[in-house]
Amino acid sequence: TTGTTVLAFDMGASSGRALIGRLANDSEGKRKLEVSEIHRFPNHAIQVGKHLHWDTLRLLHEMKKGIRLAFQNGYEPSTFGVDTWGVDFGLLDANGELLGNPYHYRDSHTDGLIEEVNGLIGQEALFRQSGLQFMPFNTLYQLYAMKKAASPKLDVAQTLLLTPDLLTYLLTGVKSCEFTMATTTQLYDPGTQSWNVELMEKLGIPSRLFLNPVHPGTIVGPLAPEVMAELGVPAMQAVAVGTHDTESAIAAVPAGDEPFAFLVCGTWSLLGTEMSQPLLTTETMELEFSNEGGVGGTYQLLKNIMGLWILQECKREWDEKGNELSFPELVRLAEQAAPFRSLIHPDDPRFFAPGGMVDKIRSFCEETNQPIPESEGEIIRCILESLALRYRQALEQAEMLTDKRYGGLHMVGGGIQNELLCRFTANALGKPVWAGPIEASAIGNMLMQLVALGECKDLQEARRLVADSFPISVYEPSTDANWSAAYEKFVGFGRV
Ligand code: ADP
Ligand code: LRH
Repeated sequence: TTGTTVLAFDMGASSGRALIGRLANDSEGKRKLEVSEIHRFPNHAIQVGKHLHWDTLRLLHEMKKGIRLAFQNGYEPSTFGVDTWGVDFGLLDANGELLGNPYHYRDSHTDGLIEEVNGLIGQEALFRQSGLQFMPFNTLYQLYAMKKAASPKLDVAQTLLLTPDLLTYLLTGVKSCEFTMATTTQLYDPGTQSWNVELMEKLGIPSRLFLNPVHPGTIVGPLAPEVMAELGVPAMQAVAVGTHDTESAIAAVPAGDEPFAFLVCGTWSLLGTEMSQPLLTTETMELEFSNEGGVGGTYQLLKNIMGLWILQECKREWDEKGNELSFPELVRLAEQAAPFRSLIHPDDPRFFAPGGMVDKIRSFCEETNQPIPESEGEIIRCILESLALRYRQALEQAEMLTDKRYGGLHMVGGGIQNELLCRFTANALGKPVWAGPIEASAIGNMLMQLVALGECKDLQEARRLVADSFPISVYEPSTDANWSAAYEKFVGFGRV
């Protein structure tokens, strides 16, 4: 029905936003999704004593503001959905109150735990039961770290809510667990399609914490009466969308029915391809790919790449020194810097933790006998060229794993505003890049609300709506041979 209005909250690691989506007919009578942003706010990691945390209550405050603004602007959304970054969670006590501040996935309490857990469970066994790349921040390691620290919160907790489910609960009072987020925990077994209770027991993680997952498109419940009263707004139903932002973003890739490759480009870069089944082979494990549950019964075979985080951290460092440069200014400086001077491997573990990013880049270059980048432009150029080469490496690996060749790469997310990165990526791949939409996670979030409301039949129809509603920028590759030479050098860094 045209006029149908939905509200999406998309919480990224660097910023959160509230967007309104409205179905409308254009002048030719074609149905389109119109999107307007009504609120955007920064999201910060906060160090408290020894630990790094999220400011969950601030996020709740900003979401309430988003709801108020939506109605003040004359919109009347019937539903809302929340998507966030993966893996993180809050714990509730028996009265349903939040126990402490949720940890940030970059907290160092999980350092060294991949090896320790592999020693207990076996790497292959764990991979076959979870399908996930071994990332230090997976929920499994976070809970195991709390267990090792004898955290009293773990003893008292009755329920674990993953971040989007937690934020939805704080607005509705309804506890739920959505499937796409559940598959980021490493505690969900895609083979048996259930929580891996045996694994939890082996690691001393209480299995009572976990609710049965529901699939995207499920109605969770209405805004809590006290929230409606506080904000002065009518009832709105929460929908469990693809609550993992990456999965919502992939749902909004305007691809047709053919197999395609995608790159969700934000704080992280997630590169991969859509599958109907998880690919739980040794080769997948060795090439360090994940199988993440997606919307519409899909599995996404993808690699987590450190992404624009590295650039964000350099920017933060310069900002804090009073040398404030916007993203477009940084991109311009990079464009002016000399090409192919020095490269890093973005997934070198040193780049994961916050702080000292400029020095980390310089020391990587020094250790690998390359010229040390000095200026802002040289540093950003080094990051962007290195990311583009990493994308080529990951795309080739995805092609190897699936035994398919992809004709180009769909790029979505905030990072595609960096046109230099899109251009570099097309050049590094020697294939076209199709960029758009920018707000893919929020749009994918809206699509599953439209599915829940019966406005879209399925993922295919929803994707056609995206293709009909948002423009795409095409970047054709150049024939610059320097990219091939740079790739040889990059592969020499030796990481998969
Ligand atoms: P997340 O959802 O993970 O917080 P986004 O998808 O919002 O991230 O993408 C944020 C990234 O997009 C920033 O790190 C920055 O590199 C890039 N970006 C945002 N705006 C611009 C811009 N105007 N020009 C170039 N790059 C931009
Ligand atoms: C991207 C993302 C990614 C996760 C990471 C924690 O926002 O959700 O898919 O691995 O955050």
